[in-house]
Amino acid sequence: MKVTALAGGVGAGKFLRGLIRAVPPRDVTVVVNTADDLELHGLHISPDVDSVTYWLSGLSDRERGWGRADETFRALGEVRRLGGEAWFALGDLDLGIHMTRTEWLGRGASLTEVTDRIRRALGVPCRILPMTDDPVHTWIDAVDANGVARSDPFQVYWVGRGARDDVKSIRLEGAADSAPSEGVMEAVAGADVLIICPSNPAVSIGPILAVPGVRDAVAARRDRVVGISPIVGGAPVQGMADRLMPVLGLEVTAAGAARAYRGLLGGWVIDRRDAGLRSSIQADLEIAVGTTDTIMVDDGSAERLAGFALELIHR
Ligand code: GDP
Ligand code: FO1
Repeated sequence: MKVTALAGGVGAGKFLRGLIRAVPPRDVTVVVNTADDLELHGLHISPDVDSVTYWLSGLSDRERGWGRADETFRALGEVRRLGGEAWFALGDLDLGIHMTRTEWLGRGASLTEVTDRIRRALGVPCRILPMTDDPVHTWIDAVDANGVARSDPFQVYWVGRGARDDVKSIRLEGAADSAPSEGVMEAVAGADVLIICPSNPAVSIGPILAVPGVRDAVAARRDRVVGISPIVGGAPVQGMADRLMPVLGLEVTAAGAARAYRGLLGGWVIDRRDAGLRSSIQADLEIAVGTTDTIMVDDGSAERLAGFALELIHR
């Protein structure tokens, strides 16, 4: 069974560790958001690609969700001491990845090629494809506490300012002019099952679907598409999706997250504690809705969740 997953960072990474236990990793392709990529210290940083790579290689920091286990931040400490840009916590091991990626990109390799070389070197057994090789950037238009309008790159809003601004709109710069990276369209068209990971619908999965051609290709496979709600009991399990979903007119519930994917889903997995929403989602979107434990505390629970999602759609 060939499985293609659309993924953000942390929620997706946890889930994908379970998925590659539920199906042979060689049959799995992960298409990852790159719209929150940034350049800092002259380095190309791809947070979601790295989160997925670290989780799948077993190198991730499980507590933090992003970055590496046993990480040190000595270089960052020095940057801070010098008065440099230290708001984004790049660890010493993590920096090694960004340096290598930037070096290879500079020599003319595509982000797809670089991502593949890095995932192989770190022992990731399935394919990881950045959604595009083109520059696509999420910008957050917001109003600060003093009522002043501002516009920030996603990571500045999210990490630099701790998501404290009142968000008015989300812009995807470059999306309309981007193309899916090599392999993405084939991976969508050729999959037996497409999975929308428990990721932020607004800033992780939204950008993937905004790459021209991808949304239509997913919609064409609708009866093979299953998603897992990142919203449990009316709140994100981690992160700040609750600040961004309302901007897109979506209520912060498992039903609101499903509506973000209207016309794209054949099945939707929600948590047991949201069972009360099941029939209304089913009726509204005309899809199969499955109820199970969706909180992933370890690889075993992620594997059970992946198995449940596959069964819901692959009847
Ligand atoms: P980010 O880009 O690093 O924030 O990562 P994602 O977009 O992949 O994931 C963020 C989403 O994953 C959040 O909305 C979380 O609620 C969701 N998430 C994280 N852990 C879990 C979990 O154990 N179960 C479920 N259902 N969702 C989770
Ligand atoms: N998230 C934070 O909240 N603070 C950080 O300093 C931070 C640094 C960081 C460095 C590398 C990396 O790959 C991810 C990092 N993240 C950090 C996570 C990242 O901002 C978010 O998880 C995603 O980009 C949201 O989609």
